[in-house]
Amino acid sequence: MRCGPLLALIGLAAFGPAAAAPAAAAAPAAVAGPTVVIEAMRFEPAVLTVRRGERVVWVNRDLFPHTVTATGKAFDSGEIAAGASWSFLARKRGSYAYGCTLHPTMKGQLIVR
Ligand SMILES: [Cu+2]
Repeated sequence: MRCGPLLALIGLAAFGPAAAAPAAAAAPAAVAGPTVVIEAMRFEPAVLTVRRGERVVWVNRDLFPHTVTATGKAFDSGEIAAGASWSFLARKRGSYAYGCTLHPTMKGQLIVR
C-alpha cells in the first residue's frame, strides 16, 4: 500500500499533460467554415464551393508568401506571409477563378452559390 501515492504521482505525470491537450487543441477547432490550404505551391482544394455570405479563409502553410488574386479582381489578398492567413467574405454569387501573382502555375476557383 506504500506505493499507492507514488502510483498516483506517476499517473498525474503521465495523464496530466494529456488531459490538458484538448484545451490546447480548441483554438484550431474554432477556425470553422470553408478553408483553402496553400501548401507545396497548390491551393487545396483547388475548387471550393461556398454559400453566399460565408467567409472563406486561405491559410498559407508554405515557407514563402503567396497571393489569392481573382482573375477579374473581385478579390486580392496581396501577399500572404508564410504561416499567415487571409479571409474573404463571399457576398456575390458567381464563379471566381483566381491565382497567385507570384507563382503563375498556382490556380484555384471559388464558386459562390
Ligand atoms: Cu504563390
